[in-house]
Amino acid sequence: MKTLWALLPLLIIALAATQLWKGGDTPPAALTLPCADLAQGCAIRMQGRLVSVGTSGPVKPLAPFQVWVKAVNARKIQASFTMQGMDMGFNLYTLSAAGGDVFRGRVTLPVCVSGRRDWVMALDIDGAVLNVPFRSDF
Ligand SMILES: [Cu+2]
Repeated sequence: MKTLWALLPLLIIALAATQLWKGGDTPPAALTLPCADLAQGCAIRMQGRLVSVGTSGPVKPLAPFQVWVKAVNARKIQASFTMQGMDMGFNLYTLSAAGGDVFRGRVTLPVCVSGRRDWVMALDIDGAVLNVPFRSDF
């Protein structure tokens, strides 16, 4: 038993070192694609593949609109809406494969109590994050 207690600090250090080592293995930092007009769509090269994103319909809170993402050979795409420095609540949409590397989803923006219109659409494309800052119409 005594030996175990003596070994405990070493064990903790070993665990911490493992965590640090793992830290170097995390996926690359999220990319940002500012999009002035989501209705027109925007595109970026991400880990060697072209990713395009856009919306159809008016982009305003509480009224559903469509998000589409085209990413070659993507398997799973999820979208959520956040604001810089403001918790906008949990919202997460899994887009459905619509054929031709296109994924679509019907989404709804949360209401911003501050009336801000500067949103960030966080796209998770097979585990790689693409942040798309945009302004809502209202
Ligand atoms: Cu807000």
